[in-house]
Amino acid sequence: MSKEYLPLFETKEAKGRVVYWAFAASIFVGICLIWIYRVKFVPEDEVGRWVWIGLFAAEIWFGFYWVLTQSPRWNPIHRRTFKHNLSKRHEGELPGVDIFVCTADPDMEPPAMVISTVLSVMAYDYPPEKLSVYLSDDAGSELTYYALVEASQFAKHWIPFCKKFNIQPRSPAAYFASVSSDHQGKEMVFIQKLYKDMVSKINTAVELGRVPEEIRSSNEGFSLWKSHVSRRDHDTFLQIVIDGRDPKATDVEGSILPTLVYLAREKRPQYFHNFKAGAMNALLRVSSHISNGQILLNVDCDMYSNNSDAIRDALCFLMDEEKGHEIAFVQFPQKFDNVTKNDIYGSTLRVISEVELPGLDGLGGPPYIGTGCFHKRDVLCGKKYSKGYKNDWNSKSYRNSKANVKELEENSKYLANCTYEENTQWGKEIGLRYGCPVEDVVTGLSMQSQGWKSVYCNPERGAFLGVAPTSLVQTLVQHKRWSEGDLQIFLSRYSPALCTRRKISLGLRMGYCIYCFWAVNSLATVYYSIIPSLYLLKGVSLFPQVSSPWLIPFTYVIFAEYVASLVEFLSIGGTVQGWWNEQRIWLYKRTSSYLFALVDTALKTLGLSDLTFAITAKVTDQEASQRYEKEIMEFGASSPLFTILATTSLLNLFCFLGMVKKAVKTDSGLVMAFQAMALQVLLCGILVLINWPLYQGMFFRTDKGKMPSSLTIQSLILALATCLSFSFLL
Ligand SMILES: *[C@@H]1O[C@H](CO)[C@@H](O)[C@H](O)[C@H]1NC(C)=O
Ligand SMILES: CC(=O)N[C@H]1CO[C@H](CO)[C@@H](O)[C@@H]1O
Repeated sequence: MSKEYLPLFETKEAKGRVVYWAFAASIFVGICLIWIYRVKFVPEDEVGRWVWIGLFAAEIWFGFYWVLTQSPRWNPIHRRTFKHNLSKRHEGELPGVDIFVCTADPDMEPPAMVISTVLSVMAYDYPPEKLSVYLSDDAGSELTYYALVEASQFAKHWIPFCKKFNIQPRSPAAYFASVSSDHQGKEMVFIQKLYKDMVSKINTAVELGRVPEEIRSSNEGFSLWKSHVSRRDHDTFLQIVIDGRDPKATDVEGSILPTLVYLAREKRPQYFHNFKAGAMNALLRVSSHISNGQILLNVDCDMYSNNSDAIRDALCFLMDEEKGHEIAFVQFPQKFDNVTKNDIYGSTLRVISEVELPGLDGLGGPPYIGTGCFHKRDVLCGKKYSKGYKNDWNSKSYRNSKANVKELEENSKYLANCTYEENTQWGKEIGLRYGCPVEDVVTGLSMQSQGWKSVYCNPERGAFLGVAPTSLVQTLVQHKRWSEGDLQIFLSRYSPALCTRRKISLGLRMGYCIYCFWAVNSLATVYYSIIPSLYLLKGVSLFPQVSSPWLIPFTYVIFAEYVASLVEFLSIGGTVQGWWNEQRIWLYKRTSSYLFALVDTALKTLGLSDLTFAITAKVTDQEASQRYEKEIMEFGASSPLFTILATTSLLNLFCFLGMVKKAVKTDSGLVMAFQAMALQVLLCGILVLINWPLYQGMFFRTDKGKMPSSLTIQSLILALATCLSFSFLL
């Protein structure tokens, strides 16, 4: 082995930064001028003054938030790996990799989908003797275990098939959906048939709710379920389904198979389970007894591997001789295989994954976002950062290959028991941190604050593909949870605002705050989307007149920011329509999900009742998915999240129509109204335009995905009452 240093990756800074900085500076000047305008022209009358102060507060908030969003745009970086150097230098000493797949509910996460993910990660291009896959089943479902047993049989054909023909992607479900049925080789027809048979067996078992008797009697693993009381009350179930050390555990071509383990940690009603963080920590401990891979990958059960080289990509960072020792984790973006062209619900989070995360990478590392992330076991298990730390890739794995599988299972079970973590540092300093709905982000932040770095790896071919939400309510509920969790981070002891003694750069702290403040954004946005419209109806101007020079900073900031955001969106592969959809969903999230998250958090912090909103189940019937494919917005459900959206949209419509009606009564009234209140007309007009799908959903559609009539009527009454009382009383 040669002594000279072969870099395993390179880092490139984005071009054209100076131009961007100049642009950002000009926007900042514009924002300051807007603030000055608000201070200089406070109206005399009492009511007008408070409205004005409200607008000023909203604008201060928007300005401040804009400054936060500049941190990731300041100096984004892009990374490229050199996998050939990795093979050249380290092929013989590649570390063990343990892959954790987490599932929690066989109804929401069908076992057939889960095993497709499992099979895709079993088929990585990586020495199988160094690869172990763990499925954590928090439902403790016999059906999921059964599916895994079936998958272990199918893997004997699937893995050699993948490697022989080097096919991609290696999730059988995704692969067979992507190939056309003609021009198939004999082998492929055979494998496809095996796959279809397996899926239909699994789906039948799921429908019947029980495992076929002949399987149950031939596999002693099922005997575990004798002690199964319920999802929340059962022993630890641990089964090594494929033992990679067993010379007989080979595929049909005689090659070794990766180890495959099923784990359902113990659940008891009197012990709190800490959700996914608890499951991950149980996996961390159990895997340390079985394979003890030094590298961990965790993926959600709907996120299959779309790139069989992803492990090697990650290792290029973690094993780099010069920089690898300070990197704690490598985060891949979450991508989706079922978003439509214009991404009606903005589910790809394109701006986050293509602009903001590379930007945070330049500032010290992206957050850990809970899936598609490679960790070093040591660091996740609480190893403290120290300057001279070196990786030791040669340390042997824990397991004594002579240990009998049954003994190993028996001796490892207790690691997943409820009581194991009592009086330990698990969940505090070791493993995933507890106590926050976004345990992943907190964990990453806590590692970074000790000095560890992280890396964002975004190769051209997406490495992990999941299922994006396909209805509005799913999107909004998901964002309510996220924004609530992120706000809790801000209020917790890990708060990015409190890290003065910690080792995170100011830029990265600002970057985290972008997400921590999602929920707070709601107040300013709601104010801005209601008050100016109501005053438009009343004929009171809240912005500079067309003839005033103060209009310039307003128009400049608004137009330049929107053009910049459109250019940014197009430059990362979006469409114009997609950008427009993104603006809409951004508005919807801010006025519903984030507002509810803020209210919930405030109530919880004050110790008041724990307000919870009815969450509707995922609706993905045939018709709904057809509408999704046609990019028609899906309402259907009656959710309080929708009430607020519908009411605001109607309110804007009434204000706009009311203004037009008043204006056309007088000669040249429209022109005058426009001169006095151009920006208000524009704001209200754009709100009406962007809400078009809502009006359609309320008044023009007849399908099942339309807005429920009761909700429409309720919102109509609310909006009308607000407009009327506002124009006559105030
Ligand atoms: C997934 O992999 C396929 C190749 O198998 C590639 O064509 C596709 O672009 C990838 N998907 C994403 C989202 O990158
Ligand atoms: C465009 C696309 O692939 N849509 C699919 C997304 O996922 C849902 C639910 O799994 C399917 O029903 C859609 O067909």
